[in-house]
Amino acid sequence: MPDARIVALAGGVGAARFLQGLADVIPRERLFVIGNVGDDAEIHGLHVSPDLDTVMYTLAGLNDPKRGWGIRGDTFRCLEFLSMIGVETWFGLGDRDLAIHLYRTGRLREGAKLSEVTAELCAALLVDSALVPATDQRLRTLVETPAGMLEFQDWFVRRGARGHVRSLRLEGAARARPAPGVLEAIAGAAAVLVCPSNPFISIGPILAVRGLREALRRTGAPVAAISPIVGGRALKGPAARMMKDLGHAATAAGVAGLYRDFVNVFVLDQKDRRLAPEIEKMEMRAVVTNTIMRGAARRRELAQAVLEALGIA
Ligand code: FO1
Repeated sequence: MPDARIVALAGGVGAARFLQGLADVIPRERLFVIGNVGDDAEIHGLHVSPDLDTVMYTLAGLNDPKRGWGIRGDTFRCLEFLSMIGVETWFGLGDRDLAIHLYRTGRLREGAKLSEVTAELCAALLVDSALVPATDQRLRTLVETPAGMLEFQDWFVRRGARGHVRSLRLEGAARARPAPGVLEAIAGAAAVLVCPSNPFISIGPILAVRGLREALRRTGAPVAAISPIVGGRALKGPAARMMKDLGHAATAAGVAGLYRDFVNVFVLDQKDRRLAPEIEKMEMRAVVTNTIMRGAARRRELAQAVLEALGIA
């Protein structure tokens, strides 16, 4: 089935970088992205979907490559004025970015589903790939720290993801059903890719949606994951520290262990090649390549290497 879709499970910044490379080496219409909603938040009364937006802006060519989130060249006049009238503005919402949240919030209040609104926004921004939230239901990541149980963005942005993580709670996961098309996309995929994202806060909420992990176990398509940890450190964000805090080795093999029930091919960096035998013991094929995505050429090479490992390129 040469034209079947390539399905990607994606968090935010790390995933978007990888998807940018992937979208350069396959026809964009073949790409079906299942996005994380665990870090969605209500900010200034608006529904913000940071991971969906990071992927959407990237696929639309609007992303800010330096920050990793938000829109390139955006201004922050609205936030400056909010701050002037005494409102806390720790979450950096740009003026154009706000337009997206205004639209999303309005449509959700009218009764539209998050997946419908996301499709409308993607069409308006000329994104040719499908981007679908893992679920239309409310699913929120809560982080237990010594300071108590915190909403995800409060912990991640406001407090700089500081302090040890004692546990995570995926509120609403038990009731969350996959958004329309998600299970069908996994079942009929040419391949499924787990992007190099944080396994707990980016991929974890996707896997927690009812039936989704099971669909990954059952699909006839090969499933590959790319390690977000290289040399014991996360490509971006707190993944390595969280692995330790939550009782796992902060290594590519530690990540592979979290996915061992549904991943067939695990892609790790050449720095970690000594971990390949440990990963292969988990009945996955270990593929060693350069996973550091510095620049567009490296992103494309990584995407190409993953597709080749799956026999798709
Ligand atoms: N991340 C930050 O570290 N600081 C911010 O002020 C911030 C604002 C922001 C606004 C819109 C958006 O879509 C994402 C934003 N992010 C910000 C990124 C986001 O909090 C995280 O990267 C993800 O939630 C984790 O994947």
